Amino acid sequence: MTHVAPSRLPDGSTLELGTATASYQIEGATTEDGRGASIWDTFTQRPGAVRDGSDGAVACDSYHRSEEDADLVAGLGVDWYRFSVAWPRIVPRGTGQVESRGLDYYDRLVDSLLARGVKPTATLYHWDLPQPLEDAGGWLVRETAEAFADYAMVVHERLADRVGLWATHNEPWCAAYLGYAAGVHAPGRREGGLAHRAAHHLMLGHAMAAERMRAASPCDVGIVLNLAPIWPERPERPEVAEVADGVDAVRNRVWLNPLVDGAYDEGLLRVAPELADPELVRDGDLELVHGSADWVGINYYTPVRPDLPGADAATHDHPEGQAYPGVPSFDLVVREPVTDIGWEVEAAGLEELLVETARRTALPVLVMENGAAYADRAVVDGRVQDDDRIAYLRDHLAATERARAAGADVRAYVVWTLLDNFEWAEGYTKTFGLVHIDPSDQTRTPKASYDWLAAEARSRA
Ligand code: PNW
Repeated sequence: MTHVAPSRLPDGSTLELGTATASYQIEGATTEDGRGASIWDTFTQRPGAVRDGSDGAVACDSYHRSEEDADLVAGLGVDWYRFSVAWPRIVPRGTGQVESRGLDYYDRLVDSLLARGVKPTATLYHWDLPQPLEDAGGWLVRETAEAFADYAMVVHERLADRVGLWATHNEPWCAAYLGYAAGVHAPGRREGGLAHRAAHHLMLGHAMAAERMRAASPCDVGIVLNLAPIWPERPERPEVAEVADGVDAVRNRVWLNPLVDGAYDEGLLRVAPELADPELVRDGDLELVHGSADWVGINYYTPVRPDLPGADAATHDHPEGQAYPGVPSFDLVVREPVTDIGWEVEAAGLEELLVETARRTALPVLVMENGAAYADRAVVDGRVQDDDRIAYLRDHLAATERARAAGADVRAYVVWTLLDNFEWAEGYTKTFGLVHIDPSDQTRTPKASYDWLAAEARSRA
């Protein structure tokens, strides 16, 4: 195709719009074209791991439908499509042999997007770790960070002439804490101390990859974090304030401290003493992580309101509100209204988070995910009339604009997600899509929220 300049970080003159997906949630074709197994292929087979017993073997079949998906993104008229690359398609055993057919798929996807005037942004790790690397210790060992940087360079080499905006990790909090402490995500282990170790290796892998990618060609490398506004209930009580500080430590500071300050703070080390282990955190690690992002991505769904463990109003249903050994335990208070996944709807949380993240990092901020799980309630002439999702998105887009007006350097707002897809431990029971998928034949039908976002994009053009 004709040569275009690679898609770089938006300049911030306007708020750019986009939509996002992730490889395991949409692609299917998990054994095709030499793809190796990932920890999610394994974890989904564990009885009880996924609410409806499903997996991503077929998902939205996007591996065979990238043209159709690109048409759907183009129909929205948004600036960006954020996709993720499945590591086991590129390096099936995690290290060593490279599978060119896997690279070809993303190469075609990028060209399809560019041909339609959509800018591509790639995320290198949205949780599908090659199973052989997990068998060798997963994110608990340093070699996984090194393997990640090698894999990142393989993808970069193929796509960097067209893709200039790269994310290393998506939500490393989920990979570390849901994967190794709560055990509700792959690899399904339950020991808080392990999660802190995983957190360090995830950040190290990010930094190793970022350093090499930036050296290889001009590009903008960031990391996408699900930081959260922490709003303690009854903050005047010192015990609550202490619990809230521990929550803030593992949700926010464990990522931001090394990135922004090149250090882990005292309060964090009290909660996560593993991070003071010189065998884990080696000389030079924190210096490498320090300044290793050109931008920071924020995924926001809901605020976190911690209360003392055992407080009345709390719910333990959400993984946030469970007690994990080695991670501060607390009760998560959830106020109405909530979406169908039980997450409180509170747009002011996004505004506060964006202002605070921009101030704390002094980096450009991109909202890389925001969206809502709502079941299809009203269907008219075969189209889902999802007024609830439209209201959620409208209010959060307005909150993003307010953060910009308050001086926060926020440059993009990306909706989660293009398609109803495999929602991890919730299987196919929770739908976030702008486009409905008929599971029997994969027919894609845009919802009213798709038309709403398209109109929003038009009015900004
Ligand atoms: C994020 N939790 O995942 C991911 O980046 C997406 O892949 C996902 O589809 C989206 O948010 C909606 O859930 C999360 O249980 C999954 O706390 C679960 C949790 C948080 C984030």
